[in-house]
Amino acid sequence: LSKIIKIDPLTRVEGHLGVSVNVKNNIVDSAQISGMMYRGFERLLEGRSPMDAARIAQRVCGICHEVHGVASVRALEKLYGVSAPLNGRVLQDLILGLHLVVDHLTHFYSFVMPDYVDFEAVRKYKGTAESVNKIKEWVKSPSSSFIKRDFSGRLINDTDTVVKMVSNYMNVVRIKSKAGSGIAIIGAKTPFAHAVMPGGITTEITFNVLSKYLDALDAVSSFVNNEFYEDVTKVASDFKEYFRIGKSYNNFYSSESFGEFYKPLFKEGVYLEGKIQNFDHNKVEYIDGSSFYSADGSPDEDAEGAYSWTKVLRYQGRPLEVGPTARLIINKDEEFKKILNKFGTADNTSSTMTRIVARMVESKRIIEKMYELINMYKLGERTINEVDLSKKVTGYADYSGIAARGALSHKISAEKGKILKYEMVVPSTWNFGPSGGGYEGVVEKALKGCSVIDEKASKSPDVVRTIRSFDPCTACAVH
Ligand code: NFE
Repeated sequence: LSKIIKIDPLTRVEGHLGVSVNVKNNIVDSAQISGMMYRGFERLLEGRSPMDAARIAQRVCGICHEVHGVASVRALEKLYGVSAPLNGRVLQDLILGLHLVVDHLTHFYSFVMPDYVDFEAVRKYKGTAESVNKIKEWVKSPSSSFIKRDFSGRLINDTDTVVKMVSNYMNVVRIKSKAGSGIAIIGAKTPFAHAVMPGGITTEITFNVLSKYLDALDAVSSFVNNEFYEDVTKVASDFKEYFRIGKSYNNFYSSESFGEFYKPLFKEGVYLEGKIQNFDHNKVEYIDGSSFYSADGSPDEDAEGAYSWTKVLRYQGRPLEVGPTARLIINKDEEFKKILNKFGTADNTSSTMTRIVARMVESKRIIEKMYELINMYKLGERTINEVDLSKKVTGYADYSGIAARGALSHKISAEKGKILKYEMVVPSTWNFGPSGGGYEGVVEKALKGCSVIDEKASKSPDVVRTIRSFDPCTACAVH
């Protein structure tokens, strides 16, 4: 007996994501993941000045806000033939790094943790700590109803652990605010730092500015290395079965990041059929498949067999998983390997829990890199090589770098100072694209084998936990 269960929209993710699973004998036999809107950011850039891309492209997304700004600016640097001085690059990377870690914290505490922790258990708290009693009142009130799970599955419910985790659910808001001040003091504002320009950064950087950034970095570092580490390893050890659930194709792609003037934190590579290989950008293509686009890439709501506004992206015809797991595997991260082995999981395998652990380990690596970069900064030296904005530039340029959810590329073609074509190749398109070319999408593949206990898929934790482990952003995926 088979039945189809739909979750549309899936909550606690960015953007409008539809999920349909075909269930046989309580197991997902196949899945369809749909990006449910068309946005057209690439189209609206056509005909504008290339410099507009630096401001407009970064507004594709409110959750990975700084990554599109930086990717766009670096593609423009190549288009205009300007490179940033060391200080300019360090400052752009300091913004990017702190942003990425905050994005990972948001994912775990706001989107993922409520799937594993019974917030209601805070009500059993008998202590006198004012902050916890405030949370207790909030959990009792109707305003917290969105966080109360109706899972048939098990949740962490011992009072001490829940009090710690739910307190961190709140604390992370303060940490994000602190990190935001660190980003804004260099970038002039956040989200969408507007001091990030082709060639560097326009803000005046003084000792005071750097020490305020350092202050924010210290706060984030302490939270990540203590609380985030403990909370993620607690969830991983209580839900070890999720190291065997949500496996995808085990083909991964990592772009190079944090490394133009210094040793890259993550190198570029593809892990295909068990081997790390050089990545060949010429082998990346959009193909015909189950998306609402015609062969020339224009939107087509009548496309036959289509069910998603996310395009079908392939490497040598194959779907690739992108994200922190991909970066840590391709870069052979020792700590990541150690944690996976401790939980009895093979290296180089993706799973629902691997992705959650990967975000925590990657946050630690990025923070270490931020300390290294801040020490490289040369106070008093230039922070920008300015671009001649009156130049009627003609040519093509692209840049591939990092976003929290995986590899991100921006590509621009311009003629006589106007954009002819702008293209963004986005992590959530890699992971959340629909079927095509004989392969299911990455997340569709990961959902196969998940158990569905109840008629309502929302009561079947394997499905929603697996989807959320990818940290979906449909806003970006369909851009
Ligand atoms: Ni809108 Fe994004 C990130 C990008 S999408 S969240 O990270 O690019 O995958």
